[in-house]
Amino acid sequence: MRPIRNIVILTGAGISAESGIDTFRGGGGLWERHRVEDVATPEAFARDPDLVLRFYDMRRAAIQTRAPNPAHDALARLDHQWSGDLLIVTQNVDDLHERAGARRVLHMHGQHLSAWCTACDTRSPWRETLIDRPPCPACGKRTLRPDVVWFGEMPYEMERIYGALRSADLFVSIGTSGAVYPAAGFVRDARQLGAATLELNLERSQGSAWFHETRLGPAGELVPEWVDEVLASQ
Ligand code: BV8
Repeated sequence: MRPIRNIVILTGAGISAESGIDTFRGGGGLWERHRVEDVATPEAFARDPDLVLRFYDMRRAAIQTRAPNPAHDALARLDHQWSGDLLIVTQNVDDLHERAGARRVLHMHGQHLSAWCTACDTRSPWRETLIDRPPCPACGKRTLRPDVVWFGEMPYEMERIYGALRSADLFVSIGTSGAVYPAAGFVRDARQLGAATLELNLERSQGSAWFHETRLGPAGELVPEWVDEVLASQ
């Protein structure tokens, strides 16, 4: 095993579960109250924009009442104390990594607290609702949508992610079911590129077979333990 200098961490809904934010596929998970096709695709938005805008308005408001948990805090501590390269690639659209103090964060599926104008392509910080079709801060047109990557849309900053995977010595996946691509394929890319791979998850995921090591348990416990371990090895 080569020494660890560059780390890529992939996080999913499971890291925010202990902060009270619904996961997608767990018991009572978010999607169960909505069919994905009805709320998280461009076709759904074209077909029933009010349904989609209300779905995201509700979640945008909900995350503002939640707080980071010890797993987010531990990753922020690692970000501040790790002398090598580090990138937290999150599938999550909440801002809990940032609120815990992490800086090297990449939201590959967009963010709740951002609105994207389909007329002028400007992305603006956004905390309110979109259901009343407010004007775009940049162009004034009433053409804002959630700045979230829906199914069938290209995730953000894929080149930057693959660049980080190419130089990674360690790839860690935290709180994701491994159900959605291309994120679910990163472990294979990392492993083929020579990185050590570690999974921290409540239960085995669809990708568990691809990891050198899987630790099962809540992120709030496993992540601080792992961060202590990896900082001690620095
Ligand atoms: C794209 C934003 C291409 C929206 C999301 C057939 C085969 C392969 C691929 C496809 C296919 N058909 C279609 C595709 C592509 C599709 C896809 O992968 N579909 C799947 C369903 C098969 N992917 C896409 O469309 C992506 N785009 O491929 O573009 C392209 C190419 C060229 C040009 C244009 C396009 C875009 C996907 C992004 C969709 N947007 N989110 C929103 O948030 O509303 S996806 C959404 O679900 C999340 O962002 C996340 O990425 C994804 C998976 O969710 P998880 O984060 O893993 O959460 P989940 O609930 O599933 O799991 C939680 C885990 O945590 C569980 O394992 C649980 O055990 C664990 N857990 C729970 N509690 C805890 C815990 N762990 C630790 N501690 C705890 N306390």
